[in-house]
Amino acid sequence: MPRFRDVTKRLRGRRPAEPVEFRVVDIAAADTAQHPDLLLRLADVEVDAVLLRGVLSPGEVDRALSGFEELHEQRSDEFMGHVLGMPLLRLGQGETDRTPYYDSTERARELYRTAFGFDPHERVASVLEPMAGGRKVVPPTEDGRAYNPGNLRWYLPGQGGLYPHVGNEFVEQNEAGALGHLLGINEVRGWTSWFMVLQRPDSGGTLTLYDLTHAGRPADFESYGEEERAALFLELRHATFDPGPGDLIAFTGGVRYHRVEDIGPGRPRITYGAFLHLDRDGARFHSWA
Ligand SMILES: O=C(O)CCC(=O)C(=O)O
Repeated sequence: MPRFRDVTKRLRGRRPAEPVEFRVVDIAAADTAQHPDLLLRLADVEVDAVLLRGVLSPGEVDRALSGFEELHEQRSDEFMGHVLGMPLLRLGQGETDRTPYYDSTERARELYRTAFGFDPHERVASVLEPMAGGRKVVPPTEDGRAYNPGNLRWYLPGQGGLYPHVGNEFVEQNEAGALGHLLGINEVRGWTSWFMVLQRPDSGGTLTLYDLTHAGRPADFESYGEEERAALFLELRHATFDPGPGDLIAFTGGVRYHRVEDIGPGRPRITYGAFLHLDRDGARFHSWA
């Protein structure tokens, strides 16, 4: 507690944090071939975010949203709402048997195909690969079983969205378990986060990127309590992103702290997303959720 009181004292009387200009590339999904190395530049944190407009047409978004209504029973609960397709890290720290994850992936990918009317991974790969320096974007595989290259997420009103976090902080926690196989073929640290919006909520649900990287966090950050963290993030410079239905955002979520703002009353926020990183051979990009 003393440390939190120190932080709030420091905050008192401060002006709200100034917005920060991140390096953002905002282009039509049809134009990705004009940026053949952009995924590599994201991985190198030379660019902070890439916005791809119109990965899905309005008609494709409408069709998918009505398809999702049939899927409600198949979803599982998460702290922010629901997912369809078990997140890899949900296996639990220390869990080395990934069978439940692969089983869930197979079931979920079949359901996505039915709801969208096509494989959403193929669509996402078709817009990302022209920016991948001639490489494919594929799910990693283990003994012939594929990781899920993207999963569906429902963020419900009032559940807090997604608290400030960074991908790299999850790696150590999960290296002996869920990530045990993936770390052998992919560095994982420094991944690119991406998601495609299917439905914006009526309010809230924007993505905030903070002017703070995992490497640049305060030395004693791990010992901060919830309130102390909240005070730190309040004070940080940041930028807000609000992609529309059918748009995709890819950003440096492995290294840069970010959050999803809480969802206001009304419709849930629905996204399809995953993580992306060059494999250890540098031969392909892996996408996994
Ligand atoms: O699901 C989302 O929209 C946010 C994803 C996110 O925070 C991440 O990929 O790290």
